[in-house]
Amino acid sequence: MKITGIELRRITMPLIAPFRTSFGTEHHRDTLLVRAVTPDTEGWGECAAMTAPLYSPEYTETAIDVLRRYLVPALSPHLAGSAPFDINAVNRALRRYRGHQMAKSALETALLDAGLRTTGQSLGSYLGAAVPAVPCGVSVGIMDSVPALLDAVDDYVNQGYRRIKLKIEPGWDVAPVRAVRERFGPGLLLQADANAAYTLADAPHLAKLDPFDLLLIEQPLADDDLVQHAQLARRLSTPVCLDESIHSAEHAAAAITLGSCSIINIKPGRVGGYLEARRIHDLARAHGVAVWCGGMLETGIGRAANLALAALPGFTLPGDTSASSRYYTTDITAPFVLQDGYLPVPTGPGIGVEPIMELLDEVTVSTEWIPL
Ligand code: NPQ
Ligand code: MG
Repeated sequence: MKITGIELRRITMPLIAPFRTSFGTEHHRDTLLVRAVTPDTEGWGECAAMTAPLYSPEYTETAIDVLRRYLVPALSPHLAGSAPFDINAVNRALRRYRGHQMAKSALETALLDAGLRTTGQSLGSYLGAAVPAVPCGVSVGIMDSVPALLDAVDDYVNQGYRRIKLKIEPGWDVAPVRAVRERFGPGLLLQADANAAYTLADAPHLAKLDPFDLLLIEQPLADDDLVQHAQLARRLSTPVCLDESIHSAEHAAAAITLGSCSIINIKPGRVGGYLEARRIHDLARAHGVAVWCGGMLETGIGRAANLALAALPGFTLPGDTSASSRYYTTDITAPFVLQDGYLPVPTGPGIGVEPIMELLDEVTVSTEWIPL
């Protein structure tokens, strides 16, 4: 299948409410969509990068630059011919360049979507999805007060979310966790995400979360510190989960061997795509390490693909695969609506959803066409 070209499309979507984490407050989701065009069909991928290097070193402009300058040109031997391309060969060709997992993931996903549409297979079926719908959690930002947080959590629980994740940082940790646990009781699946805001010197303080029976604490320490995460994990009864630290199956293997975590948050963007995400799932499952699917405030494009991944059998904890309405008044695809706390895994070819072009055009800031 010949790919005639790749479109890079920058979009900006207003968030329903500001989202505050330990690295700042976001009012908009500004991101990049990658569109792979063939004579017969097209495929879409969403870049997980933020506009600033806060969550990871990548940001939207580095993704655009590396795609234009290196990643798309590197694939032209694989894509320009008329024979069907091999997505595994695409994956190998992208590995030649270091880093830039989010850019690679967006490009590989657009090609995977286009390829699967040609054969009529869904991404869920391709990856090995085991269930038709997945239980969903929600990530709750840092708030100005505990009462405001309790109201927000109450609303999400009433919407049906199966698990609550509280964003924490120094100064907003034990009190909000205690308040939510006391208000909603021992039955609520509850976890916390620090986005790397602590150091090992905070271990005695983080141990004060132990009585609240959290499912896990996510990424308490720096992204490049597997050794200190292992030391911290030995000092907490709360299981340690890694997010930012895991960039590949090799990192996951190292973290499991060191005892740096007993649970892994898998985000396809962070690890270079859905093929690598599946490798991490397989590795973790073989080691008895639970995984769950993270989120990066995706539009319906990224959300659809994440639901396919979250349906694999090793995803035994609810993910941050929230409904479209968690972040957006108007999504760019048909909205994903929570049904009794679950979202359906798309069954159509490829990622199973398409952007609604009028809505997409409304949020588009710029487009660039890279011919192949
Ligand atoms: C996490 N996400 O698990 C991330 C981090 C995160 C859903 O908690 C704009 C774009 C703002 C992406 C804030 C959730 C963001 C972002 C936080 C990702 O660590
Ligand atoms: Mg996280």
